[in-house]
Amino acid sequence: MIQKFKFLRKKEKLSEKLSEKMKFGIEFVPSDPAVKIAAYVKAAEEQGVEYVWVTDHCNNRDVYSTIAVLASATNKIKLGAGVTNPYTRSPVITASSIASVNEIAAGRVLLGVGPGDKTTLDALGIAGEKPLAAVKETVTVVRELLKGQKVTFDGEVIRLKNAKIDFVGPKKTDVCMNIPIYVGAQGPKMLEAAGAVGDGVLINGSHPDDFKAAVPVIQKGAEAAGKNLSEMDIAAYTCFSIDDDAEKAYAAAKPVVAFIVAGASDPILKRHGVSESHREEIAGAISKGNFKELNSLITDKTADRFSIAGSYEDCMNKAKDLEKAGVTQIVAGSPLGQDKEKSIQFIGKMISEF
Ligand code: F42
Repeated sequence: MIQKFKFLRKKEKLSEKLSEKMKFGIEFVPSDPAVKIAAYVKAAEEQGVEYVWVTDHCNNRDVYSTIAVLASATNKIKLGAGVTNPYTRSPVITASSIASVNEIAAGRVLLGVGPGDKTTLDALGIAGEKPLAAVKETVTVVRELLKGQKVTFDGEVIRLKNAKIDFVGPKKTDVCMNIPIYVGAQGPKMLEAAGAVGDGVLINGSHPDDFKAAVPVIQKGAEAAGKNLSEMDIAAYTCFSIDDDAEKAYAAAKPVVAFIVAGASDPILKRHGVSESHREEIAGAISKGNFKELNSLITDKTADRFSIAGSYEDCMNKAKDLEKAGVTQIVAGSPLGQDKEKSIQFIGKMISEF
């Protein structure tokens, strides 16, 4: 008995140590067929990438069908829906979907919940009211549903009556009980809510300043809910581009950075020194389809504020700076680089040398 206890203590220490190391993930947008993404994800798994996050937008392929295909093609990598919103899917449907793919993936999935992209909600005629309550209530009820509980809930946004997912339950073997739930957040109130209700937070940000601002707010939310910040996985959902030739990496990143700048909120633009008139210039070039102009409109300095881009050494240095700012997972997002396969190999090298 004592020996078993000692063994567990050792294991705990080991997992504590492992969790201290920066985790790496890759984001994929299912604008490509699932089988194509599966080939990249298999390559990422072979390179030691721990997470893949699949985005959820109504104009793309369905996130859960995509995850099901990725689950069948892989054995180890964790598969996240990053992120589903509370408006286009009832939380009961979300709980059923994530539990279904978790069964297929034998317990490897994670759920991300966020307030939803404005363009997506607008396209569907959804106002996206009370996003804070919608996200917090969704996370709360999905957790209960994944335990197999019958849920009656009368919230500000979510209303359920005797809702239940029949195929999950409180057995020790039930892998759905512990599906980690992350919150996609940017604004200070949403970050605080993420600290309170999430196991992790996915932040669209690539610069240490974004995390120096976000981490104390997440901490406030976590501590108010009786948690320690160290229990939270703080993920930088970045624009990432890597290449032997730094110029090629920047060239691939800049069009993506342009879209990020064009859609950024005023406080974020201010933080990164982008004027309103410059944002308008960039948005104008995008709306005219003037994509060549974007490469000159976005300077390397602006690209550095909104992406991890450059050579292997550049990207390693930026990742180390993010670690110092409190980031515990780097999610390499679009474009990855001019050659995705080569970029995945570079990410594998970063993982082994971090
Ligand atoms: N969105 C998607 O639709 N699909 C994705 O796959 C996706 C992935 C993703 C990954 C990481 C990430 O960080 C974001 C991602 N998003 C994705 C975007 C996400 O859904 C959000 O659109 C994005 O994170 C921006 O949200 P936000 O955190 O800035 O929250 C918004 C709603 C906001 O305005 N928040 C403010 C704040 O300070 O946090 C305040 C909100 C507030 O107080 N609202 C009041 C309330 O009661 O809720 C109402 C306000 C009023 O005036 O009535």
